Amino acid sequence: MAAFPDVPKIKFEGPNSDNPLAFRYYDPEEVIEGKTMKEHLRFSVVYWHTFRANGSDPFGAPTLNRPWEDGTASLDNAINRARVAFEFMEKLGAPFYAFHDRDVAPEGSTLAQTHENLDKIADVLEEEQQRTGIKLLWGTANMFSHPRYMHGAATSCNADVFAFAAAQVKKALEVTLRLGGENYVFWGGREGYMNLFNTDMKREMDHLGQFLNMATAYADEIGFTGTFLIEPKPKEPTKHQYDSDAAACINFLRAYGLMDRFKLNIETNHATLSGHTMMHELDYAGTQDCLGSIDANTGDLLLGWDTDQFPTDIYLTTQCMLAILKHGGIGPGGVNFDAKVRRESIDPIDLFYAHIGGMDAFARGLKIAAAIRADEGMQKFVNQRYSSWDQGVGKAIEAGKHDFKSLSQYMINKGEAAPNTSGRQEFLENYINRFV
Ligand code: XLS
Ligand code: NI
Ligand code: NI
Repeated sequence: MAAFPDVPKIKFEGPNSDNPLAFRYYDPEEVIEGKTMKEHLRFSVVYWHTFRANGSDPFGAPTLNRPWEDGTASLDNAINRARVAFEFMEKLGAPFYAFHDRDVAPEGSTLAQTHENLDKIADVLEEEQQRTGIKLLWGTANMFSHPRYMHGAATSCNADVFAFAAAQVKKALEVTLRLGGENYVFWGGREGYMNLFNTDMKREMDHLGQFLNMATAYADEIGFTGTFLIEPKPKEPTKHQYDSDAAACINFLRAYGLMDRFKLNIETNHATLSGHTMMHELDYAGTQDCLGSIDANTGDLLLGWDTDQFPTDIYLTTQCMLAILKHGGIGPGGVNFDAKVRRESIDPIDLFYAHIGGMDAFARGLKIAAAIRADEGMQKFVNQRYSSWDQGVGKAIEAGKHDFKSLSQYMINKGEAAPNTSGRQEFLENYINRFV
């Protein structure tokens, strides 16, 4: 039985449509900068929020109506849920999805049984992927919910927990490979600390480095060639997570010899939790050739935690797409909606409104960013702003032809630096608003 019998396949109807179940900007086949929107955006639906969230929060019980759930942790319920998920994604027209091992399949009473459950669900996922053509953007392992991970997974003080995590990631990698996953994500939810008095930080980070090297070694062994992604987040659930932001992650990857296999999965709400803008995190990752994928959502600055809301702010999506286009695109990553409907949005149909809105917001951001780039006004301004580096002393410094002694001589002869020019921030903000 269909879970969304009244919802047709969502179609592009253009900006004048008032149909809430249609795209107004996301036209998968429209070509922008030489690629279709579908290729640029590579939208992905997350299993955990969209099919496992029930509306509970630290203060209250579940609220969401999900008529297909039978309330048990049985395999049958998990299989039925997988069918519902694919019905949803097919109607939405999302080309990708992403999951944690524990979102899709229930844990058994032993690790072997848990693996068996996961295999049974993977059969269903594989069948549904073949039926619909929907692909797996990334797989990951949930190493933060179970009480065994209270002190961390790869960074646990308990060596057995490290071993359990290794077994779990080994299996998750095998399933990701089997389902043709294009990436594999590590989000270190509990890889950090609550208090430094009880923490050997050096040892924990060394263990994490070792763990990730074991993962790439095993990937090589089984022939998984997808990109590994680390997802930065500064805090929540721990006070401090080692993967706190893009720069910290990249430093970690360099220190532990992981730069050739890893990129980053940047999430908007995590960027702002770390005191940065999403555009900053994307641009920083891009400058280090580490921009792998994005978890598209948004936070609420007044609430201040990881609220994982759907992105609807066109200014934000424009900034994201400016950074993504600047660094050559997002594939083999994607725009993954790590976002959940609000606890008060209780109907299944709200899942459609949420995703359609997010997809349209990103499509609009893409179109606006492409128009800004085509106009070249901003790029010309930036080029002009740095033009002192294209000639004379600037050019010679960049070419490595100067040192402190020669620069001191240059400035003593000249007497004073050339005058500065205006940064024109307000002019540029107004300029960008012409396109939004
Ligand atoms: C939590 C993270 C998580 C990762 C996957 O804040 O965003 O959902 O994306 O483990
Ligand atoms: Ni995420
Ligand atoms: Ni998050």
